[in-house]
Amino acid sequence: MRKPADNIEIFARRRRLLAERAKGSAIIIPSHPEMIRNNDVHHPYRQDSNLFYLTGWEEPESIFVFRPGQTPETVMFVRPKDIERETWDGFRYGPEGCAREFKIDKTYLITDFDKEITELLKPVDRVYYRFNIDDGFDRKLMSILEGVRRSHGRSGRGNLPVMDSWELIGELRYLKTADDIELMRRACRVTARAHVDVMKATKPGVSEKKLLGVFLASIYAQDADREGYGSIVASGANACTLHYVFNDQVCKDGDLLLIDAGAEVRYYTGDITRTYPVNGKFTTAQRKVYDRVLAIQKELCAVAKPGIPFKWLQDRTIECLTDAMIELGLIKVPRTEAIERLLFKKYYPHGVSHYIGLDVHDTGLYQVGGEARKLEPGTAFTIEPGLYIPADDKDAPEELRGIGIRIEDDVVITATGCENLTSEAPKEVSELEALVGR
Ligand SMILES: [Mn+2]
Repeated sequence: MRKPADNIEIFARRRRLLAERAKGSAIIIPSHPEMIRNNDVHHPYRQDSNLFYLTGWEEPESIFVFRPGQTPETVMFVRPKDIERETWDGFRYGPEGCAREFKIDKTYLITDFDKEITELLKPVDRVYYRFNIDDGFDRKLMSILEGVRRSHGRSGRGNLPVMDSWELIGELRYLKTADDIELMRRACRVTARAHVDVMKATKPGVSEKKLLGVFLASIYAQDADREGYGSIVASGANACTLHYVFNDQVCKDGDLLLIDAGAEVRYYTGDITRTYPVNGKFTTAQRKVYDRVLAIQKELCAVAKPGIPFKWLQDRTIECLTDAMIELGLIKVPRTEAIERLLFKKYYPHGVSHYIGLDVHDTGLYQVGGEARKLEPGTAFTIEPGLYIPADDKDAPEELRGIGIRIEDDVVITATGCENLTSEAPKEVSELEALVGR
């Protein structure tokens, strides 16, 4: 197993920020459950994003308890050292290793959780936890909280209130610090370079699977941990299936390839989509659609800055794409009517953006106090307009049928505008035509 993160201090800095927002409380974060894939094979393990964010700890069967302002402040319950199990499953830190290497105040065996937790919760005034991830743990926590209530007797304190840990930590994760942005630059750079490698390997006759292999080989060669989400490698009309996961067709001469794939590096993920011709040369019909999507994508990258409501990005995209649909002959009614009747949804059914960070669809509220949230320095999100014309769409001009295009970059808002983290992946027609298949 890998040593803790290159800079263990990052986690302590994040905990200090969280402590300011959660004084007097206890935050309980169990590790992500291990998942069976088939028979006795597990899915590769990935730690819960919040637990990793606050500690850097990656082992399953663990529970982190954070009590801002109390002693001990950080408590972790972990698996024992077990030489026999470690021969099979690999290295474990054990309680001593966890305390020493991850700078946790107090560590216990996971089997001591039930015995220790009540005392740890007695002095706090509220608990942060997210229900409905692990039913077994939910039930355990309910009975623990009942024990805490009883231990206070008839003191007027009643049940400890339980608040949502995901919203609390999610709001912290939403605002990327300098530490976070540096890690995101790394994940996005690795992702962009892998996209360039796929571009070079794309040619008629190559399979989508082979290109997926090129992407994976590239990110692993660059020391990525894994994909940030299931890659989409969709040639031809497969691009019109938004979450196409089969990736099992052969790329044909004259078709476009849409690839939406991201590398995860130290739990941060990149999320890039590029669309380009399999044979390296756009047809006139493909250019017609591509140029419009690219123009909208570039406009949004150019105008994103503090103060703009996040929701405005989607409203603006719908306006521009609807205009494009009318010009392309896909929609035959005026813009206002097309938007009112949601006609654009046939060709553009998704959102133009989502927050990005440790989760590809990252945490953070969309409304604050009932108002649409405004972009602020540290907001990180994708910009990904797309236009998809089903292959069997009788309403569309024949030359456009089966064309699906999406162009996606990742940006982070700065004091005055935004930084494009994925600019190393080309998207201009001339750049793509010079790279694909070369
Ligand atoms: Mn995305």
